[in-house]
Amino acid sequence: MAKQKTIITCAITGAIHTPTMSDALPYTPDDIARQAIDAAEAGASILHLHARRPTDGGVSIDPKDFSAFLPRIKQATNAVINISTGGSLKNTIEERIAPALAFSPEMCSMNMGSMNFSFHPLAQRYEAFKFDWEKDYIANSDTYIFRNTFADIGNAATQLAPHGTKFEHECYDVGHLYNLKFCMDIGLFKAPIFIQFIFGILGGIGPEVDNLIFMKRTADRLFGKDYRWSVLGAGGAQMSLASTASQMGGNVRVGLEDSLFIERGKLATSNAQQVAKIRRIVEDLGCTVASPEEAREILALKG
Ligand code: KMH
Ligand code: ZN
Repeated sequence: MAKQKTIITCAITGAIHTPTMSDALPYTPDDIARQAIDAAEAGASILHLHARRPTDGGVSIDPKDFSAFLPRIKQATNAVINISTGGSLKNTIEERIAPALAFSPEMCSMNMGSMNFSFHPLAQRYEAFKFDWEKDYIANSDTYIFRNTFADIGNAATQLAPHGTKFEHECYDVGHLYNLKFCMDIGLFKAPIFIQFIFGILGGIGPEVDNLIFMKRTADRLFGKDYRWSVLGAGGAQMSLASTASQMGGNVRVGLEDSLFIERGKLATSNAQQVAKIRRIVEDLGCTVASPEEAREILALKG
């Protein structure tokens, strides 16, 4: 039997890493557009996009900052546009969904639970990532809360529903799958859904293959055939978990939002470099990468 096509999502810049961590992390509209276009040419059929302030690289949820790069990406590629509703840990849900409401994209993210949230400083194994446990993680603990209450999820889902935007349901732990099931049972989301299993965020489930199998089995039990899935391994787990996911019939997400590295201890030079690497692995292992049109069909997007 032919293996299902593998959809590669590339998350171009995100909100966690800072430009001080890597020269490759794009934050001007020019660089975000260029790297997104290159990632699509390298094989990404979905582009997961955040905006940043062009002045200092800080996170922006201002639709104006999205409009500085979105038209250029749309003009140059056929890739599916996926706009983040994650914003920053400081933003309200109303602020976070403003860009998706403004641009009505084919996809947007939908975070499925509240949690402590940071990248895992020890998992990065990179000496430039200095951190002070007491100062950064204890004294500032409150700033690491990622709020996604049922009311937030309900508000976002209700306001976005008329747009027909497909959600990338970000599930950072097994409990988030149960939150998602509950939301489906009360009619907030309709099948078929698309789940991003996320591993290796400090505050979520760890990046072990056992956990991937556990998440997949739980989702099978809760959603039957009514879901498609993808895997995002943060930091050092990015390539290995994505490779495993593709062999299990899943889709994959890479990009500098999720990891700044191309291999252990070596920073990636671009998003396209990570896309090219996962594409090579996926194809070497016998899978075929989905085109944007195939991704639209597999995920039942509005097109
Ligand atoms: N940064 C990822 C771990 C979002 O944009 O809504 C999760 C994410 C969230 O992509
Ligand atoms: Zn994101």
